[in-house]
Amino acid sequence: MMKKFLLLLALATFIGGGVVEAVPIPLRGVVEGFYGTPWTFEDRADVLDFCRQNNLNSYIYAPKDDPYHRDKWRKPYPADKLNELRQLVAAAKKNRVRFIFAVSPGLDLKYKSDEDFRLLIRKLDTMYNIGVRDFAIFFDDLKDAKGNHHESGKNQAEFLNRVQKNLRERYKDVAPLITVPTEYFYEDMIKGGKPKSYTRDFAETLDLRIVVLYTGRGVVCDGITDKELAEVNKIFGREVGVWWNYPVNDYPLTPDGNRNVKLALGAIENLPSAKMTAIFFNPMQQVQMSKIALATGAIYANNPATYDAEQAWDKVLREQFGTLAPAMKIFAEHSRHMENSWAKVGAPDAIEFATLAHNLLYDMGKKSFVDFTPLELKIDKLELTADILLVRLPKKYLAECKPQLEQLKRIANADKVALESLKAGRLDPTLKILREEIAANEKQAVISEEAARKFIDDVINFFDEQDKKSRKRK
Ligand code: LOG
Repeated sequence: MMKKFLLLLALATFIGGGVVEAVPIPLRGVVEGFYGTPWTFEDRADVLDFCRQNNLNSYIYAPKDDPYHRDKWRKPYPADKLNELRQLVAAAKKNRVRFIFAVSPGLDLKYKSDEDFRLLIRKLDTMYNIGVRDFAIFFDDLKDAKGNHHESGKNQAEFLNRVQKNLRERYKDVAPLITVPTEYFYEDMIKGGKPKSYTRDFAETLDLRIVVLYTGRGVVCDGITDKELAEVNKIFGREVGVWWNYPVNDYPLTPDGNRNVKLALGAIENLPSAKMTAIFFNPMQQVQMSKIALATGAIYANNPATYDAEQAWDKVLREQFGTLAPAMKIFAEHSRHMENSWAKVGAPDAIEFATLAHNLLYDMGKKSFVDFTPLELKIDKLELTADILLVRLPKKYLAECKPQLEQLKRIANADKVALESLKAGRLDPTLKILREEIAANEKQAVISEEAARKFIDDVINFFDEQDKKSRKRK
């Protein structure tokens, strides 16, 4: 008997070419969870189509700045808004996408108040009546400036249990509730190697069927390992899901604090290959531009074990941009890394460019012969790329990336002047003017901070240093 089984197994492996079948993450999709202007009705309908096309099975409705979702969660939707939601729920159904309706009541919820409980259930009931069968209640971003928040994990979890129980008793077809705790990233859950009391109480009290989402080590971080995920599963006593903050760009990336100015055009990367229960990608306000990362996320979520970020990125660019894919790849390469004092995610921008530029400046003054050609070719290509895309990209894309393309063109132009200065051994004074213009435009568009944009500063510094040295000698 055993022998026969092994034989069959060997045969199956042989026929399958040893290929292990894909194991998709059960709940996989998009969470419209960013701050700032929410997506429009058309954007959402478009994304629901996109989900079906990419085998993503869920969309969470959680726009921070929809007042009826957060600030004024107690208020029912006005008729026109409710009608839009009804149409979206129908569109989701047609696309076989779960429309997960989320409320974020934590800003002023009274957890023990029967009246607040009733109002929350009223809101969910309205959604049930327009066809929603999946619900989420989020408690993220409730801390004050000092990092304090006022609700215990126990009270929050009890509230969620009560909601879940109420829904399950009245409706047989409602899916398990989804939540995000107030301590939603690992570093915030732990103190001295142990879960803090909020997290411990929340985890211990929460009904085991409720799905918990977390964002990784930090709010925006550069990956989650299998081991890290296992650790958080242990804390919550269940398989947790991931709320992944890429390509979202609603946080400040410039010293002036401007948001939505850099586009995250890279691939999803560095996520677990171990079994996971749910993953939701938080996108950018720029919906079309989000689709590059989201489509790679879909490839990941449909088979985490075999995912290759670079390969997925190439495939997605080809599928979405056809003959413009090579140009888009160059543009996107300069715009995938997102970093500030507390956030860091995405592959570095344009490593080859950055390395060439760095080595060139290093060689200057040290070697008698310096080859400018490789960097010159890169810069020419960059300018050409911006030109091509500014002319040829369809309107719906340009509406979202024109400022960044124009900024890239300015940068490439300044890079040329920088390179010519190095060749001539003398700083062309227009470079500083060009830099000022670029800096002024960084309120609208940021790109390639550590590569093409940095080269301008580096060359100016190079000549400033030289000046200082020669003045000293005199
Ligand atoms: C918010 C989210 C926001 C994201 C990036 C979660 C769970 N919540 O800091 O709405 O888009 O970071 O700024 C968040 O990530 N909080």
